[in-house]
Amino acid sequence: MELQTNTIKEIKRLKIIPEFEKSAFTIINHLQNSKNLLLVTHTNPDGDAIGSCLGLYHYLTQKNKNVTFILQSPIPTNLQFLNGIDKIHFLLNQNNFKISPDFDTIVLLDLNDISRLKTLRDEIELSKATKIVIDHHQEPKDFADYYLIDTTASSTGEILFKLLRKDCSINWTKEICENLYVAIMTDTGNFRFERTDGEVHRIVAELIDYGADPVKLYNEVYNKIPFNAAKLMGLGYSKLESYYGGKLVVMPIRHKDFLETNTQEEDTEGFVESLLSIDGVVMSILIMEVVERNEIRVSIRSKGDYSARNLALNFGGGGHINAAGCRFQNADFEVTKQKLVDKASEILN
Ligand SMILES: [Mn+2]
Repeated sequence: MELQTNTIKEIKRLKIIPEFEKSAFTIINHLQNSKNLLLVTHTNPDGDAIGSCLGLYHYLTQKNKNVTFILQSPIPTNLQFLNGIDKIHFLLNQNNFKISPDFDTIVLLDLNDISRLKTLRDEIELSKATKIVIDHHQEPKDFADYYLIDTTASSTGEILFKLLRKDCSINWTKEICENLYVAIMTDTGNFRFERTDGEVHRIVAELIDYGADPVKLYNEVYNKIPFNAAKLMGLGYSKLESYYGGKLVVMPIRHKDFLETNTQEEDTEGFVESLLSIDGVVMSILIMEVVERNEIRVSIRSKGDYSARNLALNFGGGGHINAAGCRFQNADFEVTKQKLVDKASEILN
């Protein structure tokens, strides 16, 4: 594939990592030559996961490919407006999904470890399709054929933008641009988190030029908290706990809180991030009881060098330095909470 002169100029404004550029060319060529593609992302998908998959979905259908995008979890309410949601194939509580041998390529986005795919893991390992990972998480696992990884990138959406611009015949449709914009906006906390640099702004500026409406997209994503979710947030805030001189706050959400407000797990979207706006807080933990899976789910956020990821790693979880999570099966809520608070002292003190 040949680059147009103006494309080269544009790329020069962005940071160039030779290895990344090489992988991007290999992968975009491979995508052009694929016919049947399967798109996969992690469970409990966020805006970056869904936006990136849908952005790629629209690009590939523009190239007349057969594309199947599967999700193992429901979509958060505030992301249900995204263009292409109706095309998603949901595998909720389905343990026997078979990956058809017709797929020649599987693209895994915002994910670098197939153990996060639970029941799909074996199917993906067994599949003969070419596997491509597009991601920004640290320590990718060795299972795929091609990797497009930049652990310094704000989001998978940012990486995907840099991949797609390698195709000089791409038509930057509104569907592609809106999805990529939402991917980047959500993973940067609306352009406030650590990795929000000039490059991120240059990329979203282009997406806006191509038709993504920043006001509309902000309103859809951030000004759509369901009333019941707001009540749940209120319950969580009323039980907020503070530790280590206010550096750590913990929001506990119990099963009865979900029942009382008629809400679900997905309704806690944004809660843990919101806690970082409390004065003096450098780490926040949302700990919730999910009785349907006999699980305690933990989300951790942090500022600067305080590592949410290191805390999560202690308990078999993972993530980024400032956004991570872990899960506990068949565990006692209070005991688990105390374990997290105790371990956090090593990071905060
Ligand atoms: Mn991401």
